[in-house]
Amino acid sequence: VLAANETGRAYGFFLDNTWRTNFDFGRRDASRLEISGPGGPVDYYVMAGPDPRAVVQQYAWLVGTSPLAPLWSLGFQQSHWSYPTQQIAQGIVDHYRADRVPLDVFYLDIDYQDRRRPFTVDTKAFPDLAGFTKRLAEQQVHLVLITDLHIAHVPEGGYAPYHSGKAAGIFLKMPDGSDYVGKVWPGNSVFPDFSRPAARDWWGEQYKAFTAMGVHGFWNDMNEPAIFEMRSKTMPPEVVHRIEEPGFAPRNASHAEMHNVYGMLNTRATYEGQLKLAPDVRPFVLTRASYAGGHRYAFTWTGDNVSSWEHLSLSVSQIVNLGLSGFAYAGDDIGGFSGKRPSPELLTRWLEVGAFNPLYRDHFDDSKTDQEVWVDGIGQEAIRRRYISERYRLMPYLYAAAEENSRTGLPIMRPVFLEFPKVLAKPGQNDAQFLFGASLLVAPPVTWETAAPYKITLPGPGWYDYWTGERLATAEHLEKPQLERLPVYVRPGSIIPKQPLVQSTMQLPIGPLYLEVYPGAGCQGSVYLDDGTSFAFRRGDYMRQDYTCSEQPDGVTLDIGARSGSYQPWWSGLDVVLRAWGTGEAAAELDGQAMPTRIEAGALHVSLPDVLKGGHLVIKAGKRGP
Ligand code: MIG
Repeated sequence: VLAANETGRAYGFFLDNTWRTNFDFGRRDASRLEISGPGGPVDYYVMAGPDPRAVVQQYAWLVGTSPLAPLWSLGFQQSHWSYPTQQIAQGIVDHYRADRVPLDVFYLDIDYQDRRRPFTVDTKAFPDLAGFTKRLAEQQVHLVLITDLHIAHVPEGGYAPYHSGKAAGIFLKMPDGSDYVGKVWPGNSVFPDFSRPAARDWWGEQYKAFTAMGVHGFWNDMNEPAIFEMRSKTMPPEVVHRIEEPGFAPRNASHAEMHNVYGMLNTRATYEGQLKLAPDVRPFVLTRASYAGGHRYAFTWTGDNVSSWEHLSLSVSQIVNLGLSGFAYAGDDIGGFSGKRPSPELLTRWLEVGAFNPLYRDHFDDSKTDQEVWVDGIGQEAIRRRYISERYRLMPYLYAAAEENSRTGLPIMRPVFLEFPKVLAKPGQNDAQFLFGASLLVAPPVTWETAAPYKITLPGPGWYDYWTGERLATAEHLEKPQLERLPVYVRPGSIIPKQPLVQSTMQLPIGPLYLEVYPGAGCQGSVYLDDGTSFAFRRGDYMRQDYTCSEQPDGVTLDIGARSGSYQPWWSGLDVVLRAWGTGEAAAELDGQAMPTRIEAGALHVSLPDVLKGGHLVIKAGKRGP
């Protein structure tokens, strides 16, 4: 997808996992772009923009948007290949609660299964998976189970999924009509033909027992599909798939033709299967392989990274690229999947950046013993806890961005050029920066390892430091790296909704909804809320409220829009916050009535009752802080 700016230079992104800006498309004739492929005709979709935001929305119109995710999937997640026993797994969740580090999701990787056979449980290691799921639910943690698509080839009996799949005739075939057998985790395996509705229905039914336990999150790995002992690492190209799609004449298709969409169809079967088993529960699916449009069914992550500073840096352009390509819900293995154990600083930095990624999951492989937030001692843990907690405080802002994505396709994590196409040409911009929602800009160092100060160039003057609230007069300044500080800035003209700290998104916050007001041009913000797990929002049980603000010489006014939807929010009232206020006195009036103000840590707070029908708040000061 390409767009050209006024200077005639092109910028854009490719669906093949490369992201480039400022590239030159052809010296000989800069007005021509040629694309070709070896396998026959290519369908071209040209999204003319004109600006990057419009390109992204046009693409979303073409392929669809992600359904609004369950709220809990935006919380912090812990995973490992593999926590070996139920007792150890329970101990990890208990440790999070004991250390007061928020956690929403816990994963079981392939070794909870009997001989790594999908849809089974190793009852020696996990004697009571139903009890474990229930205990986690009491701790407000959701369990996600891995369920790979390779079905153990066990003609001799004893493995129900093989037998029912065989009876239904839904496995992929060789050209001679026999089932294709390939080696993966369970040994010899067969593979569902996901382009057939009957195979997808069969697949969906395999989840029955897990769904009955209350598991609503599933992880589809190895669905490229990955096959052992193959030079290509995947299926032979001659494997026969069958396409049976309403509106199309049924036909056979080779794996060569179907390879790229196979993983997406796997997640479609998982997603739709969940909806059949639990129609009013929002499913969560995480996939390793997918295709354009696959974000309608699943989250994705960047695969097996390594615990290195380089891969931490790379995660930014990868996740931003996925977001532009429709996958608003993407992340990477926080701390690194393989390689040597991350240094304390690397894991801390990774947890800091990840707090501003859509999917926030600490995951690591079987070569490392531990990589949870408490490794490396209480000093590091304290920093990590602060960032994870900050993400939870920002949950109303993040959830509103997720809801916006479901309507518009605009990603949650955005490249700076998506909001500020004109700054692309400015020197000093780099791929290390990204936006979290429309209002927060994260500016990690370009080179993490050095302690040398680095220059940060913001899209313009007047941005605010998120941590101190200070307004920055200039767009450029020098940042001296400090382990406990990830630079984050707020776009002038933002109203950021925040909530009191909770340990899980399933816990009701106690206190007010905070509205952090950062005056500037076009000042606005919104809140969106619903029950977080069901589809009741589609039947009107949601709440939405928009806010605008304007700056006066002696203060700020905040306009609160009328609330829509029937959902009753958790808050007891509103706390309007003006950061970096200083110590000056202030008076506030809501529709002419005086409201209490207080100064706390340099910020001015105005307490309001909940405002349902809209209101006009005027804050006046004698003297503003810097
Ligand atoms: O061959 O399920 O990318 O996240 O832990 C490895 C075990 C298979 C690859 C995934 C990784 C997961 C691992 N899987």
